[in-house]
Amino acid sequence: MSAATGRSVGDLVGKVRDRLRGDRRVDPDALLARVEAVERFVRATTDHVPEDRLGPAHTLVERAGARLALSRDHTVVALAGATGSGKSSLFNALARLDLSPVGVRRPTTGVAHACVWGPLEGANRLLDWIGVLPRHRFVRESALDGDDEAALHGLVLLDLPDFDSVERAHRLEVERLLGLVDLVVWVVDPQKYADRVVHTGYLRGFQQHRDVTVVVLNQADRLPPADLPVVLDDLRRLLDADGLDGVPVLATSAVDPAATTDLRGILETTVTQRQAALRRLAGDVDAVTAGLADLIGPPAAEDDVDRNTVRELTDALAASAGVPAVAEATEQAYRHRAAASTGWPVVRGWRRLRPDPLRRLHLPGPGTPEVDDETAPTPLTSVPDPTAAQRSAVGLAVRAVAAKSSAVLPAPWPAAVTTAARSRLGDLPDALDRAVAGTDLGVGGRPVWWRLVGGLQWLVTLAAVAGLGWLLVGYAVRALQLPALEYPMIGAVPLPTALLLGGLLLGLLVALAVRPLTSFAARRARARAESRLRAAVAEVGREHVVAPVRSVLQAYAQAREALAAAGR
Ligand SMILES: Nc1nc2c(ncn2[C@@H]2O[C@H](COP(=O)(O)OP(=O)(O)O)[C@@H](O)[C@H]2O)c(=O)[nH]1
Ligand SMILES: [Mg+2]
Repeated sequence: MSAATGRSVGDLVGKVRDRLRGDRRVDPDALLARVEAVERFVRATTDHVPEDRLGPAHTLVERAGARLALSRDHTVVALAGATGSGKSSLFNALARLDLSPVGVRRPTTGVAHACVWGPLEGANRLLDWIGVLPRHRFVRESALDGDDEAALHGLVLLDLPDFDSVERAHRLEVERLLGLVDLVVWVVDPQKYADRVVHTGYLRGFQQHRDVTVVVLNQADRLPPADLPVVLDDLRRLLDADGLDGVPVLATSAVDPAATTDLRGILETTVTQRQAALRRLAGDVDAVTAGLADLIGPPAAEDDVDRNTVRELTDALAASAGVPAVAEATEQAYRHRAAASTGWPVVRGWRRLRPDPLRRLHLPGPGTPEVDDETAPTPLTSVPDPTAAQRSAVGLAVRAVAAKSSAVLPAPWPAAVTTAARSRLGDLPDALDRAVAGTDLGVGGRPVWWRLVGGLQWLVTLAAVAGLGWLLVGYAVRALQLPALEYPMIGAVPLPTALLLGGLLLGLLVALAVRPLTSFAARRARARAESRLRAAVAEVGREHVVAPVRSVLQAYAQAREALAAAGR
């Protein structure tokens, strides 16, 4: 039976050969590289993309890895179809097992049978992996076979359970096996070739494997010869509608050895090319990468999360960490400490009684506290808690970091980036508190000029005290009517008076003169503290917000590269 939609067998076999040849040839190494790229994609996206989207990729990596690791010398061809279409009969006819007592007979048991052309040993691992039981394995090649079987050396032919089996377990088994084989021969018969279930349930889903699918109209001997071309044309039309245009269609009959020659020819070509396995997997990779394409869009700038956005984040974090309050306290503390060192000695003690503005916030002067200490109180400082507005500003800034850095990305990446940005939000208050507590505000020491001025103040005060004492002694001497003291004179002013008044006046003048200097230095101390605090806060933002975002963007970049590599 050599009718094939109006073409000769030579045409058909030639066409199959064309499809298996030349630029369509799959290089095993290139295929392996593509599969590895899919694996990289899965690894990069697994935490960020919904699991069900990665299912097919997972399956592919598992299956392709295993298939490529197993014998590449074997080509697995499956006979699939509905009950009674003649799969088992064809299996027997192709394997020439008809007369053999081990021939596969009806009714089928719902398990696959296999026939191996060539030594079984090499194929056993493959069959183990496919899941064909040892007692269902047959060997075709024996010393008795002539050269006509040599062309099929390496073929592993499977007789699949009926795919329309009422038993769910059988159906699942068929679907599993269809996912594993290298070439599928769909067997239909003249009665049921137009069955909708066959077309919508199976053939349509097999589009991406068009290159490794052959459709066979079996039991052609049952049709009047004149009807055969009509039925074949009709079948062709239905297959075209299934998206399987170009898939070879041919007629066979299991009861007539001559009528299996076409199919045999196709099998020989397939085996010879040994490409079926690779092309099947290449088709899988195509399908999987096409299914993942919508997860990847334009490149993301993972390395520079927009500077402005980071500055806004730092602003919000700084406000919520109380940086302005601490900076203000630093300025006041500077004035306070400067006054205590350079003020008029008579009132210095009184100043010391007033609390230091920084100590009030439990902020230390010099050095960093032991922030890693487990026993450290939480919070470390008593900087006022952030207001609700400040907290929500932090939330907004964090969202803005996520939104801006993922604006160009397709779903689900923006959501993944947002989740990452917010992932450590709960740790922020403590981290900010520690950062503030750990920042050296730069007001711990006593500048030299404080000491000089302080010394000067002591000097003039001592002068005033000495003058006062001298004058008091003079009064006492006069009161006791002793010989009066002669004060040395400076111009018209007695020296003790000059010392007393001059000392007081100089003290006052020094205090006044130092004031603008203190103000200036206090403002500078504030600015310095503020910039150090901002740097510490920015670091917290980098670690808790930007770094998680970056890691998602990096995963995206890796996934993007992997998908591009998998698509090649
Ligand atoms: N006339 C004819 N009968 C066939 C042909 N193929 C199978 N049959 C018969 O169709 C019935 C079902 O065949 P079988 O191989 O068990 O189909 P399966 O269920 O697909 O495995 C059996 O009675 C076979 O003898 C064929 O090409 N021509
Ligand atoms: Mg059967």
